[in-house]
Amino acid sequence: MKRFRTPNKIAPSEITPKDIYLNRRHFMQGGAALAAGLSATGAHALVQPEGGSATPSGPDWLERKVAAASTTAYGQSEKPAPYSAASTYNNFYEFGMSKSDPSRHAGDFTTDPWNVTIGGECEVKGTFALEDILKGVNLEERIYRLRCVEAWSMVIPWIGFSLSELIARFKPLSSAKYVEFITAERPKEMPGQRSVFSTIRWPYREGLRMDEATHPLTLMAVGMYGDVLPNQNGAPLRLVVPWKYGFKSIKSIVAINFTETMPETSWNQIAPHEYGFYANVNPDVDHPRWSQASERRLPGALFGSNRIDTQMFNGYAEEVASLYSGMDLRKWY
Ligand SMILES: Nc1nc2c(c(=O)[nH]1)N[C@H]1C(S)=C(S)[C@@H](COP(=O)(O)O)O[C@H]1N2
Ligand SMILES: [Mo]
Repeated sequence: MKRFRTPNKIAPSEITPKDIYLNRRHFMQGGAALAAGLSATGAHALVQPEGGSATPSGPDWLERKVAAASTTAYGQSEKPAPYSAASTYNNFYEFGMSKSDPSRHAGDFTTDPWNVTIGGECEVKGTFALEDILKGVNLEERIYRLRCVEAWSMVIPWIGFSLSELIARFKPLSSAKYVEFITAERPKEMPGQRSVFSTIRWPYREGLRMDEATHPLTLMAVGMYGDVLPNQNGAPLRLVVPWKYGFKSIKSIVAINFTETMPETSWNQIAPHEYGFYANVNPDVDHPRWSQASERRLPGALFGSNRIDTQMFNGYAEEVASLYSGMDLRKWY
């Protein structure tokens, strides 16, 4: 997206040979973990950061809960990006517009205490502490592909739970057709919100149709790589919708509203002809300024750009295509 930057440009200095080497080693460990997962106990280890990475910190109760997450079959054949790439090559405009801004500027962002306000067309409304939001929830690891609309992608081992579980607890009314999500607005802690160059009307907003929001693949994440989320990846609570362009996966959520009409969404507000509400990954529908037929899988290969074909619905078509049957995906991009 990013009107000021050409897509697909990642400085070689941003992904070092060390990352690539560490990732290879990490992948071998992952393979061993997978083999263990197929053994009698069925238990295997969560994907961990490659050796020596700094780990983020959250409240003790959340650290413990995340560490106790169970593993799942999702994405076990994928090769996760090194933690050092997933936590330093980010889009989080609240902290600046370049990829390295979030990891450089989000460190002091306050994520504890954290409240989420639930409202709109539902029976149970109010402001809930994160601990209440997560009460009774069993966390699991899911390795998902993340495809940015800018035509790069990464594989990330998230820890979270199905949004559908949360939605059920707030008892949406039959008038609830969409779910709206809103990110924190704290200009004192978010330098990007003070920037005069920003095109986003704060706070950042996203939305899903109710059937998308309650689809089992739709994840509320509180962790990655076996630990809580780093601030730059949307701590303490963010959405992950793996079949849609990354901008739908809104970070640091403070409000969830059930609505009767389609909610306004940030990138759609900025450039409606470029970023639709649905934003399903689709290699056949190009962005007006670039092709969506392929993507750069990060980190890059030592030689070459590691360009791969983009898959319909980011490879999740079997699970989600039926949500859109009868819809013209060129019109509803
Ligand atoms: N609040 C907020 N959420 C956001 C963004 C943002 O700028 N602000 N960027 C989005 C985009 S464009 C992408 S690709 C993903 C990136 O997630 P990651 O940094 O965890 O990989 O976050 C999404 N969520
Ligand atoms: Mo993105």
